Amino acid sequence: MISELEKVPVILRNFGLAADSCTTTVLHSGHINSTLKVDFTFKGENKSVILQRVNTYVFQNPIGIMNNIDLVTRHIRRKLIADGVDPKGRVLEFIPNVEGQNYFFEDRDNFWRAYWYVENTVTYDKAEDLRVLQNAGRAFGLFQHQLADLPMHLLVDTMPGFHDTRRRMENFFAAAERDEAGRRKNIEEEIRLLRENEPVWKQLGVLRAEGFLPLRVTHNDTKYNNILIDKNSGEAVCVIDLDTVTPGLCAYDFGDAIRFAANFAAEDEKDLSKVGLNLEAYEAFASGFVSECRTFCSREELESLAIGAVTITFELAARFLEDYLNGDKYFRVAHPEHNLERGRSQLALALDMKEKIAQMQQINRKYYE
Ligand code: GN1
Ligand code: MG
Repeated sequence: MISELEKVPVILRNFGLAADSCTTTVLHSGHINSTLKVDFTFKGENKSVILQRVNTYVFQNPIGIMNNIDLVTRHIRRKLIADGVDPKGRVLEFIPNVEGQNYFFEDRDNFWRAYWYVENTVTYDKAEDLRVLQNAGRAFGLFQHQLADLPMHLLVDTMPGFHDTRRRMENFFAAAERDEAGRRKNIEEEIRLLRENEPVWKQLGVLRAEGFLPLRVTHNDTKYNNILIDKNSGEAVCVIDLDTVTPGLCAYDFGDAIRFAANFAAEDEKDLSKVGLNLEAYEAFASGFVSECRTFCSREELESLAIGAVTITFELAARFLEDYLNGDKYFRVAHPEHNLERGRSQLALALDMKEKIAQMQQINRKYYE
């Protein structure tokens, strides 16, 4: 089989990019797609692109995704220009293939896309500088603000129920019943905890069903490393990883960012005594996000943000553990216990957040009351 790296020149050509020479670096971010950075020269000019091979096991409608990405990036570009901001580097710029589509569908397992690398930026897995984290909060809030008037019906629902926590939990309990990989015996305690905490993780769904929370165009995967940060100024310049942009709740975007960036530990930390919500980091992100969102969100939505953090953390615990039960088909794992460790770690974080909901609410209110 030809490796991804060997294919790079062919893929570049399909995107109409001619190269005299190129160097490819594998970027190990994300648990789903394969991402390559390609630095190439053409007629003495240096250029860099990001090539991604979309995981079509997870993303079963990649063309729908690229349709959404096209709409979203065009919309943001128009908004930036209307505000007098140069869009270069502030919104991803996908490169059309030789037939004009924003992807290259080689075959079922090889669905490629390309976008220009944004120079002078970095991504962080860990929030070390609270000022940068605050900038990221503002930028994720702005992302929703920019998309608030994008007609939602134009978006293809590429992942129905992506953040439907109840459905996620049902899938998890069903996987435990099936016990396909014979691993259930290792997670009896986690199953019990997820059942016991139903009153906590179902709250957001209840608010939504009762009509208190509007659907918006949301990102749905707001990890800290999904935002490009200017290397020099620390400004958050561009939101990336637009695969999951669909109608959703503001609280999930807020919550997912908190889950990842305001944890004392990494997402897959094995030592659970290190895991917990860092309220200082929480406040840094929340201050940026809420200051932006208070300009267009309802009071109920702002009130729901803290519960969004707890909910999505329980949800992801269940998703990692479900994949563990199913034999690791969905998330890329570094070793056989990886999903188990991720699931336990997220569950520990969710339980810690549960104890801190009132404090989270109090912090948020400082920025919208
Ligand atoms: C996956 O690939 P990545 O890291 O951007 C997942 C998210 C999870 C996240 C957990 C499509 O995102 O939902 O929150 O892992 N994406 C999909 O780290 O399932
Ligand atoms: Mg993603």
